[in-house]
Amino acid sequence: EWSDSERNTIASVWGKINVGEIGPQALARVLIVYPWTQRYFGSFGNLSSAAAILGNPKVSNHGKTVLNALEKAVKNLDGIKGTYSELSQLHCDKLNVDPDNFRLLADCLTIVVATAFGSAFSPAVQATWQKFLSVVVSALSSRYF
Ligand code: ZNH
Repeated sequence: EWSDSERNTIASVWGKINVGEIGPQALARVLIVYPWTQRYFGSFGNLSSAAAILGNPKVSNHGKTVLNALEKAVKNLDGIKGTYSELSQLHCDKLNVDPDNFRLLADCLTIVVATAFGSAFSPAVQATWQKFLSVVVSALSSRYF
């Protein structure tokens, strides 16, 4: 289901992503733009303002964790559902994360990547990147029922 050109595009976008910067920014953006998502991060300390969220080391660390988990999908495009089977179950059963939030994170990640890449993030690149993220989102939602 992935063409060679899509595989190349996803690998190339991933190769230019700095996990330590993009991950924290994407998670912080979710927490700022969709403040109800803060409810899942009660143990993360001060999330009382955009500045507090952007400067919160637990948010940064978790943003990196999430992007490192995304790398598994990049490295195994043909097995994304299997890759996230356990993680989907964890978010459903233990973390009780509403799966709608996966889409919100994907959208914030796209915005952060677009901002970082500028004109290199062409509409065609965006289309392939969002296709990739929608497969990730559906895999993370797969164990919810
Ligand atoms: Zn999540 C956790 C991934 C989204 C919430 N996560 C987690 C982890 C991982 C992840 C890897 C770790 C696990 C363990 O430890 O085992 N996520 C992920 C991904 C995604 C996500 C890949 C997408 C793309 N999450 C998400 C969202 C939310 C969440 C959207 C909400 C809003 N998570 C979460 C939580 C947790 C997690 C809460 C736990 C944290 C702590 O630390 O506690």
